Amino acid sequence: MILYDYFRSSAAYRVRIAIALKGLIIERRPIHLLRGEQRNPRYRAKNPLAIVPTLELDDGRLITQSLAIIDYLDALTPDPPLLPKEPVVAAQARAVALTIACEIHPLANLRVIEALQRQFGAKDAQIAAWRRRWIAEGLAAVEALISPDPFAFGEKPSLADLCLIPQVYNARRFDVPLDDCPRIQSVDAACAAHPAFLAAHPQAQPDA
Ligand SMILES: N[C@@H](CCC(=O)N[C@@H](CS)C(=O)NCC(=O)O)C(=O)O
Repeated sequence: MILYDYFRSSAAYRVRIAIALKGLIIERRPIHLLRGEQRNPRYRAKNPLAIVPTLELDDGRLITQSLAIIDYLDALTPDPPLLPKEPVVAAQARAVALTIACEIHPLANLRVIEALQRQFGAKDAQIAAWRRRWIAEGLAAVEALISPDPFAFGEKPSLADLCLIPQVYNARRFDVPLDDCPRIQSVDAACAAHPAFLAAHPQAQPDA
């Protein structure tokens, strides 16, 4: 299998954490987003929306969307599971993952930022305010949805942590204060000491 990835992509970062948690060895092929490599027709043929990550299977079949890739890896290698056992807690962990993946992350994605700049003339300060607004509002909701113990939904990392930690990385990158999010900070501290999260960190990738 090949994972098309970029060190600073928070969607790919989610998948890297899942790979490390499950102890899988998957070749990683960087697609440099700032150089526009995602728009190269050869990559677009693999991922029509021209975003990372994409997982290419050994038989050439392709899976796009980080959460679909993570579901596939979880089905392929069920141990350790990525969702808590109790159905309601599993649904709550998935809801946090979807809050991040659907309600926060897309609003500050590179192509959205580029559209705000090129199509609507947004200046750097406006872009910074836009990013901070959606990340802060979204993480405030996540803060209310999690119950650290020490991970977002229990003693083991779940899909919620896989999505939360890359979003916290983005929050820090774009100077979004986390002072009002003590639960998120405590999950972040638990994950920072976990080897799978360390291995998946953007700065630990060869293309960083
Ligand atoms: N919902 C997608 C989001 C993927 C995504 O937006 N990836 C970003 C990097 S985090 C990207 O490739 N952006 C390229 C661009 O906007 O041109 C997923 O979860 O896989």
